[in-house]
Amino acid sequence: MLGKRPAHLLRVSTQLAVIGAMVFVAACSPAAAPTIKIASQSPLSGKQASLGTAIKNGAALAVKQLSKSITDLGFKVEFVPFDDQATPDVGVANAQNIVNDASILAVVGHLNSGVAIPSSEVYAKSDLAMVSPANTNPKVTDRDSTHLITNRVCGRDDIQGPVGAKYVATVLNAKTVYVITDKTAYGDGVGNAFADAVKGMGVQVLGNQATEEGSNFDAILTPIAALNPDVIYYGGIYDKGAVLFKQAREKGIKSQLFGADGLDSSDLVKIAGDASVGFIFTTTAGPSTLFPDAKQFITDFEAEYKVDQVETYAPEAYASTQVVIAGITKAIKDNGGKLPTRKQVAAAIRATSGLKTVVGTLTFDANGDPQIASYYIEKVVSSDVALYGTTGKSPLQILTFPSPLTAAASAPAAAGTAAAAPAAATMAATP
Ligand code: ABU
Repeated sequence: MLGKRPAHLLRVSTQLAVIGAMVFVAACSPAAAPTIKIASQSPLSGKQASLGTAIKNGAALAVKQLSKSITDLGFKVEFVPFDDQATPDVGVANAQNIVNDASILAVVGHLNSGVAIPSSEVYAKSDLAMVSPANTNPKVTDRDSTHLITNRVCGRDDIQGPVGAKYVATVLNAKTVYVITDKTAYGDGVGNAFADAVKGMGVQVLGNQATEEGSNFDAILTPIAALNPDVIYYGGIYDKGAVLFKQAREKGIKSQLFGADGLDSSDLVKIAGDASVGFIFTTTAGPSTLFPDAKQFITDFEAEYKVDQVETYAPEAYASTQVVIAGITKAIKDNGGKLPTRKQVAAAIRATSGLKTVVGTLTFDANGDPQIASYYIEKVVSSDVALYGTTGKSPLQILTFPSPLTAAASAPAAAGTAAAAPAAATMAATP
């Protein structure tokens, strides 16, 4: 007998009808576009967030502006930023999560070589390509196991260190230097490359000290004050280096303060104030205002993030993402329009040749280094933080050098030492 249905049965049949309708609609709709994700890893929190956020923002802007070459092929593109906190363990844990997401086809990052090196060991196991905007330690690209996946758009510390040494020895005419490094892969690496090179140029290294100190340098600076070196070199990042410089000046130390690209941040000036004025540093990330193809990028970046200057490494992150997007696009086309594997993407990225980016035209060597990289020597000329990205720094020298692999390939057979001693070989070419 048909009677009134109990309420709970009515609810169930209504739900079934809705589910049925949803299945019908899904079956009749065209297949949803598969999503390709591009990840970034950099410090977004903590004391190095200024450069880390610049990397994230540069990459995000590139994905937003340039994904059309991939979406035109029928894919959606998504940007997924990760905060590595400038900490190796966090970077590695993030790397594991990144490789577990099959839709992530490449990573832009990191800021810290000491985080990039172990994280890229994880990427390598899944053939996931990494393009670094900032990592300058030679080991980032000089490892057999990861040669196919690690790339960078910047230069290397085995060249950056000697470039600084040559400036100190021949332009500043320093007779004595004191080197302090931060016990990281980057800081110790660039500091020792500088110390070895400057010693080879006849400058006396009064001390070469590694320390994790970041807040009270008194015990380190007191003996340095007595030694009165012509130059104090810091190998490390601005969050600690700026404190060192400030305390050195407060102690009355007059030595020329010198360092490398890890110090190149508006936060250096924010922390060190007047003590930052006169500081000279080498960098592989030149002033973006000098890049002929970065004008539109600078305008767009400042509008997008409502800032009045572009922070260091944002252009390099944008350029790294240009490399990634071009690589993914090529890999899709090479794969007949189908979703490529990570290995195919890594191969396409490594094959980058003559790609026009906001930081210049890029061609990778077989190790993932730019065949030619630029090295800049700059001086901080203002303690006004608002000017840091524009007139607050003055470029003193701009140099270009081939990567060690490129130098070795172009060296005559008899000069086979070029590969074994890239720094010496490239320094010989310094204008
Ligand atoms: N090259 C400056 C950023 C620090 C690093 O490479 O670890």
